[in-house]
Amino acid sequence: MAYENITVETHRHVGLITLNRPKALNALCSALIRELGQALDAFEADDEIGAIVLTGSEKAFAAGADIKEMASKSFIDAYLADFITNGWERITTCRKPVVAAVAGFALGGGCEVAMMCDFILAADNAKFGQPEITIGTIPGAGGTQRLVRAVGKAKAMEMVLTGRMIDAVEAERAGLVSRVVPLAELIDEAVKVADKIASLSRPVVLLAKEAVNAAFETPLAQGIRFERRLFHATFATEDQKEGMAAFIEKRSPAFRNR
Ligand code: CO8
Repeated sequence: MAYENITVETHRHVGLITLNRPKALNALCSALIRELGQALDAFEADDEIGAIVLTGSEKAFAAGADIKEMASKSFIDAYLADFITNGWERITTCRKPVVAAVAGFALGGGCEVAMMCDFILAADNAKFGQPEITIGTIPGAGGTQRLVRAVGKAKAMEMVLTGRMIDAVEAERAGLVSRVVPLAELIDEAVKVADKIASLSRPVVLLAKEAVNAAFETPLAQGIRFERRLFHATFATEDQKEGMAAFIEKRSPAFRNR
């Protein structure tokens, strides 16, 4: 499919989606969000793909929702179009793991999109922020919720109330990103990590993702019970038999994704 605001490639079993509106620092206009959803649908449906990487440019992962597109909307426009639930949540419904590889600015909706991914790898020039307050609005794609869960109330509240950006080091210290890597190595490292995930048992990877995500939605006892049931379910897969047999026989497992 031909896209105008993103590019799409595959690297072995990894789908790589690159946000590509350089003149607007990858501002997330509705056409871009629509294309991102289509690319995710295509990778989700492709049995050859086991994990997805979402990235931007060296200067900007995404500098937020498109302010020029948004500026003149009325409450009724926003409400009737269900702005922004409509389309943006596609990342969160993706069953295959999605790794955000963030270089440069990840601001407003850009930070929110990164947080919708399963984890964030940051380049050493990454900057994260929720500057909406400085343009007279508030985060609208999960920023007030996911940021709090990632970095805690104090830092999230300061960022949301002042618009202060944090750099990659502070983001890693706060738990927003899993790791910081040199800018020149970001894409290779993200694809390598995603390829590692793609090399493992597909059903067990999906179960693991589902179990971790349950931690955000359930009380502890219920989450533990859910985890236990999924853990039990892995014993119904051929891949659990293969993985454990391979360990005992001191060889690499050959997962069959069943
Ligand atoms: N929307 C539209 N255009 C943008 C955006 C944006 N968010 N960010 C940058 N651009 C454009 C600029 O207008 C400029 O275009 P032009 O050359 O035509 O004037 C071009 O990108 C380059 O930008 P700058 O010249 O400003 O580049 P600098 O390097 O000087 O500054 C910054 C980079 C600091 C990132 C600066 O561009 C900036 O502050 N951008 C806006 C950041 C921001 O406020 N983001 C939050 C937006 S609100 C939001 O995301 C709400 C999310 C809630 C969900 C929304 C659902 C749709």
